[in-house]
Amino acid sequence: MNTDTDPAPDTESELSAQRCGLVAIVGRPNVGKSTLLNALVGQKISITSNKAQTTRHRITGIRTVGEAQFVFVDTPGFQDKHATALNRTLNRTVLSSLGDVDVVLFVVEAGRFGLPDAKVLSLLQAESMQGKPVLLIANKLDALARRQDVLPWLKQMQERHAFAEFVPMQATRAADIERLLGIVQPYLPEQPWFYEEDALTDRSERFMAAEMIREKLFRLTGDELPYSCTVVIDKFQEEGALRRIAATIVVERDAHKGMVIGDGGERLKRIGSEARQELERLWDAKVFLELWVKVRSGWADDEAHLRSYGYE
Ligand SMILES: Nc1nc2c(ncn2[C@@H]2O[C@H](COP(=O)(O)OP(=O)(O)OP(=O)(O)O)[C@@H](O)[C@H]2O)c(=O)[nH]1
Ligand SMILES: [Mg+2]
Repeated sequence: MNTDTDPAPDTESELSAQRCGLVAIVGRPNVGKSTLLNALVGQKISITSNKAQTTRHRITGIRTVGEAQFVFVDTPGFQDKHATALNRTLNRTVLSSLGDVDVVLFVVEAGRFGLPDAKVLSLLQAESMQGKPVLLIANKLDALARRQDVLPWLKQMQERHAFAEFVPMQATRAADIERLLGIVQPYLPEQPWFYEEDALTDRSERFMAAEMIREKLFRLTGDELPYSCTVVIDKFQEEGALRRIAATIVVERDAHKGMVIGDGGERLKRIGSEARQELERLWDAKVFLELWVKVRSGWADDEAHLRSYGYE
């Protein structure tokens, strides 16, 4: 072969070959997985909060750049502290999300690696995961007091696992997100896209409505409450550019009901109005949202109830 000439051009079809792959985002609770997903997709698809265990479902977020289609899969923070039915279900969701992925983004906080992180890493080292590239995403770099500490820490991480890439970054920084997309792209297999070019998620509008309400519950109520709440959509009607939604917030105890409603209904009103604004932004449509609160004790520890509330 004559190596003096320009590199042999690939055929037309090879040059424009589509890439598409599933990219799982996993890690312990609260490391910033959903924040990362939203930034990668460029739209708020997955709810976030400063409380652990915000995400309770497998959320797909899609981003197409040039010939590459990234299908990101956000997962609940894997945790082992409380063995409730809800937690077992959440962990199952993480495990089943890993099966058919092409790449894994293992998210930790830069400079930190504790037992909960190690538990997640051990899942990634299972036999069934052999050969799948795992990228170490060292997130919240901005929160690290001494930036120079990250290098020795990365060296230690190198010894823990044969990570395919090491990416110290900040999920809330646009330049880091662009860089990460570039790093992940070569790991996507060459194959036709799974979704339309402008697709954002495979989740329904009904589902997104319940999630946005749950986010406001997480953000606007005290520490214990979010874990004992779930949201059920009772009515979802589309009338032209208008969505009429009625939803019930299900809580464990009477006292919780009071906390959700607040003085003179103030808090419930705020939850409703913030969720409504979020949905109007997402859909670019007008939304009427009606909220109710209902007590059903033990819902979080009842597998049958969990299924009826949409937990897989
Ligand atoms: N300083 C800083 N905070 C971040 C960064 N990324 C995420 N956060 C914050 O970390 C908190 C948790 O973010 P989430 O995205 O909800 O975390 P998660 O890993 O999805 O959490 P679970 O769904 O509960 O497992 C939120 O308060 C985010 O604003 C970052 O790069 N820097
Ligand atoms: Mg999350």
